[in-house]
Amino acid sequence: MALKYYYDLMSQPSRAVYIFLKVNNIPFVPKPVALRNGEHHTDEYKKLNPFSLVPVIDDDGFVLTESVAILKYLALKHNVPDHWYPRSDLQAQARVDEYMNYQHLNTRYNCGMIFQQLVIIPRAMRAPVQWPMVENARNRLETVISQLDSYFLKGNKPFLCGSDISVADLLGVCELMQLYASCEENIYESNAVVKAWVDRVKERTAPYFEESNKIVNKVRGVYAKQKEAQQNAKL
Ligand SMILES: N[C@@H](CCC(=O)N[C@@H](CS)C(=O)NCC(=O)O)C(=O)O
Repeated sequence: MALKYYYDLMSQPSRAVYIFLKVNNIPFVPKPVALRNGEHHTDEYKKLNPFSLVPVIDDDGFVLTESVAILKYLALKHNVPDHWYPRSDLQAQARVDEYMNYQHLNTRYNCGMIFQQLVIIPRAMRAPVQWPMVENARNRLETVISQLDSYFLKGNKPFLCGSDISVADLLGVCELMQLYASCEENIYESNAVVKAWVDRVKERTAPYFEESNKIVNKVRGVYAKQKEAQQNAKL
């Protein structure tokens, strides 16, 4: 039976897994779950993931949640080129794990906070933006971006964990795209090393990166207009 993939492309880990599947030509049955319509809260979906989160895979009855676990499982099962998640070199594998552990409370937490506060909460909950939370996340992201540059990409490394792309790069860049959706891309574009890395990952995963980011571009367009209208109303 084919692999079933449950995802919403507005979700950053969902996009990372989606790009990985597409780039590696792994066949799957797409099972979109529209978070905006609450499809992740149905009893049927909760049987797959009791935490009501995307992404999830169902590989012939083996149900797995958590993007990091999913990416590792798929890379090993499908024997994809070693650079995605190294098998032969234990230290190279540990480097990929290192970023995947780092990202949760750093790249992901802070990019997600900005997107939630600026784009989601005002629209979906009609609640005001908590600006101190945005400011804190912006400040923490300054540190994250400088750590990506000075630690992970140190010494002109083209990718986070070595000379070729890995699943860590997918997770990292997909998180930064939440800033793009929030019109906050200057946070990462102002660092030339990080910007060049983002562009490199996009190029290396073409055309699937852009394909999976269509919804991100659309959300950004809507948010940018709304922001402009608010600024004009203040004048
Ligand atoms: N650690 C999980 C995080 C999954 C997660 O937070 N998914 C979000 C979208 S990015 C979600 O499904 N949110 C739905 C909700 O919070 O209601 C992973 O990496 O897969």
